[in-house]
Amino acid sequence: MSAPAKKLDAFWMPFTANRDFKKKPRIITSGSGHHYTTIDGDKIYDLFAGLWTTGIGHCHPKIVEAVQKQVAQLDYSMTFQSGNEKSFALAERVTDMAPEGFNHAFFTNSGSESVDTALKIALGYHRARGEGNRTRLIGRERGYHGVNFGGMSVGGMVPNRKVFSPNLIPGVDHIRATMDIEHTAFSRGQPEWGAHLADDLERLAALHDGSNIAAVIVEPVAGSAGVLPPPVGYLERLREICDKHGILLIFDEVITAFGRVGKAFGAERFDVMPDIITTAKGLTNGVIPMGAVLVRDHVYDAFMQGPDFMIELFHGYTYSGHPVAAAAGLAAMDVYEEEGIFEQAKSLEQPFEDLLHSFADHDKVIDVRNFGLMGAIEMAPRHGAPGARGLETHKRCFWEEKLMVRNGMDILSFSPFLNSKVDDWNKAFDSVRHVIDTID
Ligand code: PXG
Repeated sequence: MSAPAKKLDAFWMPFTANRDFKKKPRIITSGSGHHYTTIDGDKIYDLFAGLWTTGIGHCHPKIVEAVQKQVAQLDYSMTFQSGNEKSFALAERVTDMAPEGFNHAFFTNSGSESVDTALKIALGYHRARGEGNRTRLIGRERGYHGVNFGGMSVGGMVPNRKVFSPNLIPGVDHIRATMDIEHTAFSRGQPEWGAHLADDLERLAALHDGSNIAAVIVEPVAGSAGVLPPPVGYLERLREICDKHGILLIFDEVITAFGRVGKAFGAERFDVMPDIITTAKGLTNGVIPMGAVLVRDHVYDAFMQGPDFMIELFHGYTYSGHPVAAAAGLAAMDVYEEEGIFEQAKSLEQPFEDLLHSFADHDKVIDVRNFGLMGAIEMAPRHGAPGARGLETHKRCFWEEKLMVRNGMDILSFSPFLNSKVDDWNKAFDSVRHVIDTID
């Protein structure tokens, strides 16, 4: 087995079973279009588009060129009391693409930073308007909002919270997850059952008094938890309850923005307008780390008061609006538009749904879920070893079928390219079926 370095232990890998991985590492050395190449020279078809990141494919020549050019022209300049032209251009471009009224972008370096930034903006917004009592934050069970303290606290992924339980930020409640396998199993797209789950927010407003709640944050379609689409009418109901109580609605669109649900934003696809949208991943096609928090005018305007020389928000990152990341973002926006990527993604939804649901009759499969180009096949856990079947499927897909398939415990998640070829999918899903057929 070839290895990239002698001391694999030097890299403490994120969200990885380090000891298991390092016994037989799966190392990627290059990427092009819809494939990776491994250190052993195998070509791997990527059914996860990076990590929900790389919707238009790996090493798109337009983005590569833009990054190369930018890094040779301006590698870095600070955006604190100074500016670079690419960051302003990208802010304009992204807000033009966003739903009406989202005219301001705050740049970060990741989804986690976008989420914590959005929570801070929500708190600052209420305080600026003289409602500093609005401090409570509401998340949702099974929600994923990154790994920083704010996002982890509003998040609802139990293993991510467990070790840090006493240190989670105070004043946070959760509404229930939008899925109940008894009622929603094998729904195609949005389940018919579950709009009433939004009423949990009404109950929390009654418990705490709505006037104490700053914001509620949800993913329009929960991704990391294994693709949980919102029940029909659910997001609309959340919006209504927020309006009634003056609560800000934050959509965490780190996954759903930039085409994954067939439109530029999930907000547009569901026709439900939040007050704040968090993004990352597809903002640069995953090429350079970058995130953005988009806010509507009323949120931005609330901060723009007091003397002009005063800093309005004491928050920011050394790399907020990094010129090379912004250049990658601008090139990604060009490709999205010039190649009609979001329209392509939309037209691929039906074949994707059909392929996923062809697993519905499999005896090891207990649910199939999908929305846009987000899909999940949930396998029954092996007796006494939850997660083992999922990880083995991932490994066998990689080694034997030359496929990158993501597993979270026993749920296989699919985030195919927004410009995929259906023939490639037919072949890839045949291989996935073969593995599920033959796995213990
Ligand atoms: N919010 C959402 C909705 C996400 O999906 C983050 C925030 C955090 O982004 P960063 O850039 O800080 O990682 C994410 C990230 C998975 C998986 O297996 C998904 C994510 C991260 C790791 C694994 O689905 N999404």
